[in-house]
Amino acid sequence: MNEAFPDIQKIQYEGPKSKNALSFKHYNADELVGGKKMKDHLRFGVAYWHTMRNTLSDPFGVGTAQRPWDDGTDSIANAQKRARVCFEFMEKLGVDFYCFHDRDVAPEGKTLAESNTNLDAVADVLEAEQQRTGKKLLWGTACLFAHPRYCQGAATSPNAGVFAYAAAQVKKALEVTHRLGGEGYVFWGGREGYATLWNTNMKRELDHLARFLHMAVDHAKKIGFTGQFYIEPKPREPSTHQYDSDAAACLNFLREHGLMEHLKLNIETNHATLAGHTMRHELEVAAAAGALGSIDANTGDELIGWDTDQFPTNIYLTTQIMLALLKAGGFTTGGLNFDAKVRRESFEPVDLFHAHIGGMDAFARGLKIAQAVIEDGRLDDFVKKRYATFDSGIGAKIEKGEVGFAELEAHVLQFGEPFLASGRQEFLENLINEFV
Ligand code: XLS
Ligand code: NI
Ligand code: NI
Repeated sequence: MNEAFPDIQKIQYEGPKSKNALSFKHYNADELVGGKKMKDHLRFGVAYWHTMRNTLSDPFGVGTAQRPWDDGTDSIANAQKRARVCFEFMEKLGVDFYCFHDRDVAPEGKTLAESNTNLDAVADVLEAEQQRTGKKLLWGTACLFAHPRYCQGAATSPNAGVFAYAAAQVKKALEVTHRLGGEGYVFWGGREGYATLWNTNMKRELDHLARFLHMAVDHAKKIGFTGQFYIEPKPREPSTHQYDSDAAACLNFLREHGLMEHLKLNIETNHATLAGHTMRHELEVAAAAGALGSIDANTGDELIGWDTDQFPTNIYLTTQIMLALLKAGGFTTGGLNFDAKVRRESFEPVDLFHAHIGGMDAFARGLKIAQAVIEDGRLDDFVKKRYATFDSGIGAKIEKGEVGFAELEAHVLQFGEPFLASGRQEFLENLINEFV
């Protein structure tokens, strides 16, 4: 096959002084940070739907993307060719993982059987390319939001036939993910919510969603898939309200339905901001529950109220993400999947490289800064000391559950007004900026 990017060689690390736009200034895959290779900390992934399939259309205009290797048809041959191009892209970029929806890689057929055959035909190529290159599948998923049958939901559709169709589709997507050695499987419920409560039985829909996830867990067991399941929070878009609206809502749902041991969270930056939270907040909520699984790395535009899925370039953001991640012990099955698209104005193939290189360099810097902050120790030390009154005396008794209101009343009557130290927010912000 002719190369899709004939003018682009493998992207090399050239260091911060390089003026070569197609080089890494900070991401140096094998460099050790805190005793671990950068590539093993970051586990970057390419999102097939954006990088290979996004035409860069918007609600006001058609697609602008120039993808000379793609003939624009729904043929299997075209889908297989695209799959090979994706691996050429990953090889040249030096990214080890990719993620896909079933319908990104292969066209939907007229029947489920036809769709499954199409998917198998492309999975053949994906498998061969994985073997040729050593690249791996970070996670697979099923597109349960594009086809008109899912317009009222998939697992939360009011229609049992639609529920069944979605289940059949996930069954196949799970089997293909398993066949390709996928390290995880994601549920993002774009239509699992409502457009209006006037026609919605929320309790029944949530119970159906839980049944659906239990069926997925059962099927994974049946086929021997031991990868990690994730649920990806997002508050809205395309639905008015999505049930998996943020990390806390997802965790509550998982706990209520006995699913905590089976699913972790895949946290996406732009979804966090749509939910009115910072990315760091969402990561810390997930981590506190032992459920920080994977990350969809992108960023939104603060002036636009929708999921703009931009590539992350803000070092302050990547620093916060990497601090939260390192604190939680790093990735096991997860990774940093660039769920991001180039702008509609950036329509040439080379822009895909600029975008990913920028994201990888931004995360490499975030990683190095976060590691330096941790090694410095002042931040951790401050936070630890802030809670020191709970380390001994009455505080330790509170934490151990040894005292109640009566003992605490006696404590206050004896010792009076507590001494409260400053929160030192500005001091800490300055401290972080020493490293950025
Ligand atoms: C959409 C979601 C989607 C998931 C995968 O906003 O981010 O891309 O990551 O279904
Ligand atoms: Ni995502
Ligand atoms: Ni998104």
